[in-house]
Amino acid sequence: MKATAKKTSSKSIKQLYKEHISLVIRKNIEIQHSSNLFKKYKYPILTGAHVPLHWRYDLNKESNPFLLERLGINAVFNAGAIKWQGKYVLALRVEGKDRKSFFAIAESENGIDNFKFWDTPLLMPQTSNPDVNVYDIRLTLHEDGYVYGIFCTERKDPNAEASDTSSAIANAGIIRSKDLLNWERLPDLISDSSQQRNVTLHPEFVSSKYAVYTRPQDGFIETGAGGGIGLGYIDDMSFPKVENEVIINPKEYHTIYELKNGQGPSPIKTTEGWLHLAHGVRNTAAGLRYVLYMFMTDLNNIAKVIYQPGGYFMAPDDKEIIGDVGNVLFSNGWIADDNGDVYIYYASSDTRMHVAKSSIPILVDYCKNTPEDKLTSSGSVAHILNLIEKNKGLY
Ligand code: M1P
Repeated sequence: MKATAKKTSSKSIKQLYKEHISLVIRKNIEIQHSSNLFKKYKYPILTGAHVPLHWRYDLNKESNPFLLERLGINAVFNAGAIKWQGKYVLALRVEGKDRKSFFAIAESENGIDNFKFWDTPLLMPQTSNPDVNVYDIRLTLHEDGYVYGIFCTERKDPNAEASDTSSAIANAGIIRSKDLLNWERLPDLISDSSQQRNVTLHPEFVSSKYAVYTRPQDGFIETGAGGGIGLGYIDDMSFPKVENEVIINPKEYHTIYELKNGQGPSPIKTTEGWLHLAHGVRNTAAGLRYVLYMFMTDLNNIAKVIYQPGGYFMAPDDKEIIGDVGNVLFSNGWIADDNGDVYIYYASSDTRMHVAKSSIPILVDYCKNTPEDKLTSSGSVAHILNLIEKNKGLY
């Protein structure tokens, strides 16, 4: 049969735009979480369907008579975040149907809805060893005046067997900017580990050096002998060699981070210490489970963990459990406002972006006063018995 554009039930450009606009401007609805640690919101803040239509469709009737989507988007997730010129700005991991990820920036006036993409995705400047895939950028305004973007850059493992078409070498790529529009690419991180993911910058100098949170690991998926959130120091970001890297928050047997963990965004400074958000991973019969947890480090010694609540802070709820990679919550971006509100940008199941809202007083109270993991069942029961005792006469 002859292909013809005359009779088709395709949606018109007008219909596509109408649906797209109503999705982008949809108001979000706050849902107080029963833990009282944060509020979640009814709708994801960004999904593949939010990506501008003209990035996906050829809108020319001559070259696209059936109005077919030419460059489909598979998912929008794992965003870095920064407050910039009064706006809540996210640098999103956008994954095309072709499995490649790239970064695109979107902004919102209130941080919880109405996120709009900037005109074009970010065209990543390259080093002499081009990236194959890039993802999970952390944005940090450093006291040196630059906004740094540290992301994962992946290239095929040159030592992988010919039959192995998935193993990669992951390292931290680094860009910096003063306007979020023009980005300078710096050399990739130089460290003693063969693989690095989940790298982010401490926002202040420490003894005149840059401090970076790392996650050294032996293999692409398995952390091996390494594992844990590391901290190291760099003299000069134009030659980013990590020195004196130590693990400050190790993975641990029979915890929510027993398989691996990773620093989320850069920590937030409070009067009582640095607040950290991280992800912990455990293995289950149904596959890996990623949850978010928190800890605090000392203001005068950022290598020292001063509080670490037991268990997770946030886990996938309801629809969040389902997606491309199920049972995953991941966060690499948060924004603390001057009034103490904290916007936690998290992705569910490697598919879509959400926001949760909390505050510095709540997060600090949570870290200071939630009992730590005693690492045994009887230790957990002892915590509950203490609480029951404390609550006598109150229930
Ligand atoms: O699929 C879950 C996450 O897996 C990786 O995280 P990690 O390095 O801690 O294992 C990353 O690929 C991340 O993007 C992804 O969300």
